[in-house]
Amino acid sequence: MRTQVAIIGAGPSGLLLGQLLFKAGIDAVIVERQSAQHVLSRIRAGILEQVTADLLDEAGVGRRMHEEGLVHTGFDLLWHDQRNRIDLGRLTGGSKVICYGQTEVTRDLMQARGAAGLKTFYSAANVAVHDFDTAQPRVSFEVDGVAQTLECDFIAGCDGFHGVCRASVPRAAVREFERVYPFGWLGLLSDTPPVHHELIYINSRRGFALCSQRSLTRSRYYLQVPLSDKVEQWSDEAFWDELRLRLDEPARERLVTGPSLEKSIAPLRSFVTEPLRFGRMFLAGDAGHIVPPTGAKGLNLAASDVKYLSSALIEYYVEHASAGIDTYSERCLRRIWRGERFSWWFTQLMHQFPEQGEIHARFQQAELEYLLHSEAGQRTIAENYVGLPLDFGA
Ligand code: RFL
Ligand code: PHB
Repeated sequence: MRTQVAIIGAGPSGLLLGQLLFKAGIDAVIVERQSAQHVLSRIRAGILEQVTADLLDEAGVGRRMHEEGLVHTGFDLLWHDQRNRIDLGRLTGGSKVICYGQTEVTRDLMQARGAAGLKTFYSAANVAVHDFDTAQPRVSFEVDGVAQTLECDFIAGCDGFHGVCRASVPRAAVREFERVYPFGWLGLLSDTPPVHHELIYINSRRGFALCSQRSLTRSRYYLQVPLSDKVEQWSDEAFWDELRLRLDEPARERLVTGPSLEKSIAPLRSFVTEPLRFGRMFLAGDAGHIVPPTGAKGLNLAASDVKYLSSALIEYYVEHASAGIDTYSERCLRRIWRGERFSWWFTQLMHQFPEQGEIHARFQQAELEYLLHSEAGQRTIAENYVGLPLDFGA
């Protein structure tokens, strides 16, 4: 079997890349380790930057996002029982974000791919990438016990943090930068109306909490929990009780609880691989970098990688020029590091770090007091949160 671009992974990065290439007339086949149903069952991101929304429009899959997504022009920071609204619209000259779940983005992309009759191998076992440092890269895998080989011009590694692409690169060819945080996020999804019409990020003495949402009738809440906690230890009741203790009075009064549809613990990590290109293989999205979810940047950085990669490949096939491919890694990393910095900084600002001692708590207090009384400070938060432009100076 032969294709122009072999895409490993059918998460949002792989599917979006496939769709953008299809629109440009470039042939791509996707190979995914899990079933389609499993991919759709993962509950993850909720906030899309304008840049990401524009890209979904460009890919022709934005209709439902515009119909059902909730436009947010701000969010609340809750600290010491005080609510402070970060007015994204006012602080950034009219920018906004869209609250629309990653599950729905993935569903829209899957549907578009199916409707166009494009090939995706789900439930592929033993996926391996070969010869990406030559002009004839290959992907091998098995479906239903039958061995398959996919020959291609390029391999796009869109296979997430635990994927095979980054792991196949010789150790001497990469540098990895990593910080693992000493806590996780316990998330709960429920069919209950959100406690507030926008998100509330909470720095409570009991730990961080986040009130997010998926629709007017579906809520997503998170609690900072020790890494040693297991999700089985947390009954729904225990979750709601702890959340209540981290809210302020008005939110406590409005909170509607109900049975969880999903509950899971995600560890928090900052991670970057350099470079993101290895001969004829590229890494995009979580395969190349991870952010802690505090700034809602993961999916958005994945989308900007895909924008740079699709443009580079289109330039290669249509204009027979390789400048985009040659600068892919550098262009991506410039935006990635800015997203990494913001996510790290916002995580530091909003969580409890008891192991760092009282001085950390004092620094945090001083910084929050400064930010919440400074227009410049709030503008810095706002312009990073709505997303930096795709192309900016070095
Ligand atoms: P994914 O989604 O992990 O998809 C990778 C796909 O590759 C498959 N795969 C393989 N396929 C073939 N062969 C192999 N050997 C393979 N190994 C793996 C996997 O099965 C999977 O289907 O990566 P992708 O596409 O790069 O997308 C990245 C995003 O999923 C991620 O950055 C975001 O979810 C991060 N994130 C958030 N991002 C935001 O922009 N805004 C948010 O509000 C936000 N909230 C979050 C988040 C991530 C979270 N968790 C659980 C880590 C909230 C949470 C709790
Ligand atoms: C979510 O809704 O899952 C979500 C929203 C904002 C974040 C992280 C996660 O910063």
